Amino acid sequence: MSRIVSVGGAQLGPIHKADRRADTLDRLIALLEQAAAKGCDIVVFPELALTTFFPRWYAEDIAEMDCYFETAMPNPAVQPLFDRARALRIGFHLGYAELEKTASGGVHRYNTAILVDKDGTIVGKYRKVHLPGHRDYDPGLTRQHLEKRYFEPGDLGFPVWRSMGGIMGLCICNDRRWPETWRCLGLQGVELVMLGYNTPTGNQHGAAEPPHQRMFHNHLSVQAGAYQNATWAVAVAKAGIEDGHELMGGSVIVSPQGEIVAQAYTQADELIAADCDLDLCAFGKSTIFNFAAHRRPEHYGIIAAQAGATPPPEPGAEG
Ligand code: ING
Repeated sequence: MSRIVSVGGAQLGPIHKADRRADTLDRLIALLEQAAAKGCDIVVFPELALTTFFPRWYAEDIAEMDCYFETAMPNPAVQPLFDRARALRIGFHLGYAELEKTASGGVHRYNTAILVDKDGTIVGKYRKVHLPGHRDYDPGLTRQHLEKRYFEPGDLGFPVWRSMGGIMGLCICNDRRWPETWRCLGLQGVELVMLGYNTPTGNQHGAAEPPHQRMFHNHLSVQAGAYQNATWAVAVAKAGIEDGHELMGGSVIVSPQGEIVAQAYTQADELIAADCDLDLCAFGKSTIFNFAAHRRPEHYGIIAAQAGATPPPEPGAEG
């Protein structure tokens, strides 16, 4: 008997700095209603789905950006989404900026995603590990990407949770480009990886990287991750031009064989959907990617032992 999870990918169009939180939430709820009408069991919203992609803006005092952060989840501003989802018996993934106050009066800021089940219970939380970009204003860039300024690297690792009859995992945006992300989830038997992204269409270094190549890299990362770990993957964009800055669309649902089974074709609010049979993961996990049978961890130490690459010495430099 197959374990079908009907998955919706709720791509969002642009969210401008001036947009009202309540209007943005109405858009998410409209997509939730569409997903429920399609019979979805779960709907995946993008990274930082409640606000504009504020890490494109520099603030000397990072507390100026706290207006984009949630200090509790749920909270009154997002409660209508939780209430409607529970009423519709539909789970969801939501990306948002998390501000955590410590008992000692400190503050931590994370780029966070949660998994909520059909009862409205927060099943799991993930904090983005791979933060791209830079910490300080860089005048040499055509556009700032200050995630390292506003967020700390995630401190929760790459957890998975049993929900919806399968094994669910989360990651966020840049995480999808790092095979370590997928393998950490794959080594826990993940069957559905959900992720949101806010990916600029233009290269901030001004280098020649045509838009079609950036979309290729987006899909390549998700398709490879899904195939090499025999898992379903749902990657959902916040897209379109936010206050003059374009983000790519291209939201996809990818099968455990690495094939795109659903893809968005706009840069606006758009729902994609697919019936994901989690039992399709079994083939890859029991043959080509039977990790226990084929992996040789004794040779992989370098992957966890160092961050940067260490090339061999130049010829004659042995000295
Ligand atoms: N955005 C981008 C991403 O990884 C980026 C940053 C774009 C990195 C293009 C490399 C190339 O999709 C976020 N928010 O991580």
